[in-house]
Amino acid sequence: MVEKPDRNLALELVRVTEAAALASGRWMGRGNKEAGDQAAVDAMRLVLGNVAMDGIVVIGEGAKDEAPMLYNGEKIGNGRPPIVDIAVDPLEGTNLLAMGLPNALAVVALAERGAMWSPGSGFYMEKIVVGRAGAGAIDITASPEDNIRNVAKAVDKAVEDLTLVVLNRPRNKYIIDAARKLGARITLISDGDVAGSLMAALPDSGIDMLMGIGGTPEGVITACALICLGGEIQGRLCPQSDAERAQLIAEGHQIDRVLKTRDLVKNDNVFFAATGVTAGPLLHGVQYFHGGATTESLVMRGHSGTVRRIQATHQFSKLMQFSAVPYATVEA
Ligand code: VTB
Repeated sequence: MVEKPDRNLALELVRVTEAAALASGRWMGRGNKEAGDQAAVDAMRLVLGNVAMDGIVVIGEGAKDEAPMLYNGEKIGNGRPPIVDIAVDPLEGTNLLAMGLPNALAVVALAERGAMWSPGSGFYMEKIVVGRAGAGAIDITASPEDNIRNVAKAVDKAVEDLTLVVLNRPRNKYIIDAARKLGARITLISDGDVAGSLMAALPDSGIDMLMGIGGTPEGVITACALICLGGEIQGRLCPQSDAERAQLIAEGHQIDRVLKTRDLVKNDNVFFAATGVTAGPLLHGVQYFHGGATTESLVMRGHSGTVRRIQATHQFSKLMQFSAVPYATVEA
């Protein structure tokens, strides 16, 4: 029998995302997305390794050879139960951080072993995400126009009052055109559709839905968050090249399968933590002061549906005495 995770692991995961945010936040606006990502990965891996669990990274930084750490299939934790799958996005929005733009996040989600859908080589996915009020009103096989109209009805708004988030890419032009034709409001984001999805799902964010073709790993991570928050995601693989399509078929994926929240994550035993790296409408970013920094995180558990916002103050002078994470290069 597989032991189910019954501690609130999210409260341990927040230390992991805080560490990644504190380490990568140093790279804000410095134009080096690789260095920012590496700092997040290194810090995340160090702290994640201390969580008591038998974990395998199923959504990671890629295959072993391209990603020296947190690669798909990597074992994490001390090897004792609970037996879990881990999805990591140590720095969601590497460009956002490199440019100092809003909503770069450090994110981790955990679920029972085998509960997360594996995208294989599928990098791109069409997605629609809504919060509780819009759940049940979306259909990824229908047109963007129909989805916009149906969500507006479900959330009891006129279409002109509805606000969408769309990743600003030529591949999403059909959605942008449809929304503009109908007169809906749009926030075009340059990157970071996990943050966009979280805003769509959170009440009072001012965002009603996210639509568009973005990353598949981000879709699975979003599904973990939605199990905790309520709301709905529908996705469908959307290969952007013949090679991606051929690889998916070779892996046995049915390309046009509609993937709903429960297809992406099988049950409620899910834990999610995200810490803001750059400041945005979703979360404060890391703010450094002499000798330390503050962070803000979202910490959630699917089983109970508890959603916490955790503000933390970190003292580098103390942390640096025992932590292997290089939080500061100058003496605090
Ligand atoms: C997507 C989106 C992510 O990168 O994966 C995007 O889901 C990549 O799309 O949130 P492109 O290849 O067109 O850049 C993110 O925006 C992460 O930065």
